[in-house]
Amino acid sequence: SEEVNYGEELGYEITGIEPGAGVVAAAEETTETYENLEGWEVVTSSSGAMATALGEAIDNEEPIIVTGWSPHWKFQKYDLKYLEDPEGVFGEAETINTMVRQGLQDEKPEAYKILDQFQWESADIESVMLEVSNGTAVEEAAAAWIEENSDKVAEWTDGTEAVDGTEIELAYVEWDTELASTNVIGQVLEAQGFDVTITPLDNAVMWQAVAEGQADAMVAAWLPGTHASQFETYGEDVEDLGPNLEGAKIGLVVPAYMDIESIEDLTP
Ligand code: PBE
Repeated sequence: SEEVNYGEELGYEITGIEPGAGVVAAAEETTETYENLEGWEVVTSSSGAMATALGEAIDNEEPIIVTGWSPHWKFQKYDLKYLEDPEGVFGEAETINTMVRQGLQDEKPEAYKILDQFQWESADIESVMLEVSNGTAVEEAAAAWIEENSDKVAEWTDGTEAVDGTEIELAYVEWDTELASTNVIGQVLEAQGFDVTITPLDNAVMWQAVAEGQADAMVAAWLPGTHASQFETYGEDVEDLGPNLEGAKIGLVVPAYMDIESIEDLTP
């Protein structure tokens, strides 16, 4: 097949996101695992900066390789593809799990039950994310989704009683997925009478906050691969309430017009 030298065109750079993200760590690992990626670098920034760079590249039909994940609005807005990963560095399908602090069930049983029952699908979270990417405030997008999906929300609150101002602190990271999910479950808890604080943190700090009980919960644990190292460090000190979403994925993502299918085919 004819070779396109994307390496030279891209300055041997993969557009990353926050340094603490699991997808960045995995992308860095690809530069060690794949011999053809020797000399490539993952440039970290933020999820927002990555999305801007991706949009600009697509406007100009230029090549770009980003650290990507699903669910994400970018797949609804643009024609994109994951590069095949024959070495399996990015792992298989992921779930997004809910983690709560030890003791939450005894101390705040209604919150625990709602968090335990919180479960939705990619199409749900993507519709919130797409709204936000189109400029709607996340609080507004979350409220609209809740209003349109009262049946689903009723399942999350099923069997719980309203409370009167019990404080709940949710930790999260400002990734598009987590901004959407945390705002939605936060508003559902608020509607049940909780006094909800949502606190954006670095990934490892989010895990640590729940493990040490400074935060009550988070709905942002990507397992088994993406946050494997955080789970190894903090897993024993948190309570895993299982998936709130199935079918998540991480990897290297490129515009569909790029003439490449596999990480293996990137030029050294
Ligand atoms: N993400 C979104 C995170 C998990 C959620 C894929 C950017 C990460 O890589 O850690």
